[in-house]
Amino acid sequence: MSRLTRTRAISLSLSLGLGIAALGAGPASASGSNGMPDRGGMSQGAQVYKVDLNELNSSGVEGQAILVLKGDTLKVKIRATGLVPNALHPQHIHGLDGNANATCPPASAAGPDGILDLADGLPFYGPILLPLEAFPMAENGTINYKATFTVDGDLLDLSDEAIVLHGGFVESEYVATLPVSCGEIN
Ligand SMILES: [Ca+2]
Ligand SMILES: [Ca+2]
Ligand SMILES: [Ca+2]
Ligand SMILES: [Cu+2]
Repeated sequence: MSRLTRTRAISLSLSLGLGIAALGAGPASASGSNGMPDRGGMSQGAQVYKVDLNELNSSGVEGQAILVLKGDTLKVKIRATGLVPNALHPQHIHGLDGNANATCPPASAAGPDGILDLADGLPFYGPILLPLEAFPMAENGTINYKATFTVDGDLLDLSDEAIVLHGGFVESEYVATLPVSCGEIN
């Protein structure tokens, strides 16, 4: 075998080997980025998340959110009751880094002062990923909110995020950042 022929034989077996490796990767790449099997046209469908919002800080604020994610378009609907009327209520999607699952803080997270402030909840629901603006004023103590956003990154899979509604009284002072209701997204 001449040197030239041997070189060509080696390069041929290398390219065959790569071809087999690429075939082997086939089944894995057929799964979508969310781990769900890609069923052709089904991947164009919307992902719908129903979220129960439960009170924090004994606020009495409860409700439900519905999130519809189609591609990078996120439609958000929130209905909630029991809020301080005619006051600004910031509301956000919160989340932790990476694949960590954001949760709603237990009452014990409030610490010795008994008030679960924004920072007390951060280890559970994480920082703000998406402000759900325009923030509602809760006329009559009710939120009936609808908005559409374009999202990317972590928000393309919402199952590890949480929704937090804010704004309540601490003694006689209105604290707009106070978490008053929370829902884990699954
Ligand atoms: Ca506290
Ligand atoms: Ca996510
Ligand atoms: Ca979750
Ligand atoms: Cu928030």
